[in-house]
Amino acid sequence: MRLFHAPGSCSLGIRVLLEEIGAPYDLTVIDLATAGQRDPAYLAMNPKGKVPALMRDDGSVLTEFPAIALWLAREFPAAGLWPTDREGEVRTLELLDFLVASLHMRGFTLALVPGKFVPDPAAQDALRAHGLGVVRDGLAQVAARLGDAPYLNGERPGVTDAALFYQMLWAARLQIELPAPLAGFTQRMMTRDAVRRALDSAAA
Ligand SMILES: N[C@@H](CCC(=O)N[C@@H](CS)C(=O)NCC(=O)O)C(=O)O
Repeated sequence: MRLFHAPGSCSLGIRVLLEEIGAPYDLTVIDLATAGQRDPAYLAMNPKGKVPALMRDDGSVLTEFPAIALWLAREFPAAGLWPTDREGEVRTLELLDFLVASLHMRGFTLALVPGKFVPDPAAQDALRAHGLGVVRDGLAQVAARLGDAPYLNGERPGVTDAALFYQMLWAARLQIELPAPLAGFTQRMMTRDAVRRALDSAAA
């Protein structure tokens, strides 16, 4: 497998999952600061021009965080990244969609990079404020969902925890004070060997 990964981006979550699984993989670093995602060679492989992308051993390429995460979970079931009972599955899908489609795309994206959407500084301020509101509301909901549990997935982290984790680093970048369950979650994740390996390089 080969992960196409941009430091500081959501592809960190897929890297965490790969490290939790422990299967060998190669890494290609895409530099978003120099628009590496728009490089013709990368676009030929992933026309969406986004990370993460995962090239599997048969050469086929998967995109979209939820699809990559689910494929990894199913391919490596021993890692326990995804529940096997129907209610657990549907609740995980519900939460994963909220984390990626709402909290990430409609919250953090607007709060962190409003300039991607509008050139006018006042409009950017309004978008940033809207994004921050979505983030704060979303974090409160995820914190309530986590409660006293160590991980969203239960006793060990799963796909939803990987999706939450990269956004905790974004919250730190925005200097957002985390609700207590999410602060504890972030500390817990930081102590995991897999997470340290995912972070312990220039390509974190
Ligand atoms: N829906 C996509 C979102 C991927 C995404 O937005 N990736 C960002 C980094 S976090 C990216 O590649 N941004 C570069 C760009 O938009 O040009 C997914 O779930 O994987």
